[in-house]
Amino acid sequence: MKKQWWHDKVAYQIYPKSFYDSNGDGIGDLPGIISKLDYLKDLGVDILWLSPIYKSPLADEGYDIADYYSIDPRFGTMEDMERLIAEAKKRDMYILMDLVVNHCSDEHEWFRKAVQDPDGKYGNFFYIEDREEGKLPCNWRSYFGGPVWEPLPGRPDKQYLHVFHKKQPDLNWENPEVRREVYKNINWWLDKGLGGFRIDAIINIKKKLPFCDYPADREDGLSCIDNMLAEAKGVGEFLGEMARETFRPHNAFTVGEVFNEKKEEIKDFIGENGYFSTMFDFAETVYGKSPKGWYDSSAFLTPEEYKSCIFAAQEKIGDVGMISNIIENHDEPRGVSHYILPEDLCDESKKLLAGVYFMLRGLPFIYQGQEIGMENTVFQSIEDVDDVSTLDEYRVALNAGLGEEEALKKVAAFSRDNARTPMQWNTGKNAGFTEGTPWLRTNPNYLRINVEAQEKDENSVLAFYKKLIALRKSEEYKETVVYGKLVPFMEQEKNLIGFTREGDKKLLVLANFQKEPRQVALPSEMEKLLLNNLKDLDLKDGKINMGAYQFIVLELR
Ligand code: TEU
Ligand code: CA
Repeated sequence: MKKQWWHDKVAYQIYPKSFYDSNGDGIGDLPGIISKLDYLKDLGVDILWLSPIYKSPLADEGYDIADYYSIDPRFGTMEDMERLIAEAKKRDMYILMDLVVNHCSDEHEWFRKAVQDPDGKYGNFFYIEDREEGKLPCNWRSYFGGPVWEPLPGRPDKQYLHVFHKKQPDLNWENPEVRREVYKNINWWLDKGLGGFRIDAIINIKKKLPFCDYPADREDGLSCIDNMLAEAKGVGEFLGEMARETFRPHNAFTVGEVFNEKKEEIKDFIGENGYFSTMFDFAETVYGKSPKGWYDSSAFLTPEEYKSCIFAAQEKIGDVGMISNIIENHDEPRGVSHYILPEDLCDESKKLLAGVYFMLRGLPFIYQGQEIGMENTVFQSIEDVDDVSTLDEYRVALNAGLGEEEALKKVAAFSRDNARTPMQWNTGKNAGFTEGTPWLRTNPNYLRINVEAQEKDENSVLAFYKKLIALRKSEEYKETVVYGKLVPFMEQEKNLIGFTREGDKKLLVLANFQKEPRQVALPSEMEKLLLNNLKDLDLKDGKINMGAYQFIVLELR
């Protein structure tokens, strides 16, 4: 594989609204991020992905952009953004912004002009169709529930497409003028010194046209949009053009949020001349999700299910490209609350989960708060919930006949709000996130889980992440950790996740993903113990007696 500057780096996702509030209005902001750059540098991360901070009505928390050339005043000013890029550069860090171009906000001037004149230039920036009573152009279901068609404001004879929220009208990528405007904006931002972009929901830009229905999969008579995406052909033309027009000339780093990719497309997406530098592995993220909705989905993955997902993803990618690995992001529950049973949640099991995903082949992304083992929050009632996706899934659960309490409990396990509660800096007011009233309730467990306490504790989850990052960057082992082949080890052993990483060194990763102890016979002699989430290593005659949730990395002779 041709080496790239970002291969040996570590990435960190910031959700600006919840990271650090510098001016007491309860909303995280750019000056707040700048004030925490040294914390992030000390952690050892290099690439910072910021969820959207452009001008937005925040109908979908900023993934509904009203002006691609601006910073929303809630988050700061363009000068703040330029200062962040400069301050990051001083620390050899790179800033990625979120490229959200499948749709814009209904408050964007393009949409405003389309509403005024649906048959004019800007009408063709969107998918606007004539309205016939009782018949929709297609029965696709929005990701946020309900039909993807909404009457055009002031024009009852017209309707527009939105695969997400109705305040997020889809941009018509078949229109070359739309593409030209998007590329112009990308280059404008890259010329400002961005390291690149995380690319939002990009598989949705290519629709199967003409619009048609798919078999209804719920009582609402609608069909999951995945059914259309499975038949949509030609997204590569758009992505290849975008890469040629913008990313490549800037040698920009890009990470695609790609669900539903077809196996044969992977090389095109992240291969040597791929559209993107990398893309996320979502195999574990989507596992166990029911087409009926969150209420019918499994709130936890067993260690065996998790193991099968990560090994399948590694197998699928092979040496085609460099995948990006996560355990959580701003759309998902906290990883430690999704992959570890509540009764087994402890520092050891959190470190084990960290170690397993971090030692996989690929670029590790850490989501804000993951490095201290932040957990899902608690919702007293549905009124506590901000996330439009959770509110929709709650309605779906009620419609399926669940009572209010059970519906809330079911959707709480998946709510995107779990990852959006304020970052927990210390035991001060609102976990040190804001002097004001936080826009979303702080997780009450901040007295137990916070940065300040863990910075003083060499056995903390935070300290363990620093050790993982240091191992990945160490002169002696980085070649193997970054490029080494991944070979599953004792794959059939229940609740054992074992694999070797084979490069100029041979490393063995062993994770006893259960509270029961177990014995593991080493395949060859241990040269050196590199990481251990427990104090001791019980190794005798080539056999290791592993304790509950013990995680180790060792170099083999
Ligand atoms: O998410 C795309 C997406 O399809 C999934 O994340 C999922 O369907 C969604 O989170 C609903 O649960 C991206 C962003 O990450 C997400 O925050 C935005 O809401 C969405 O696109 C629209 O921009
Ligand atoms: Ca603020």
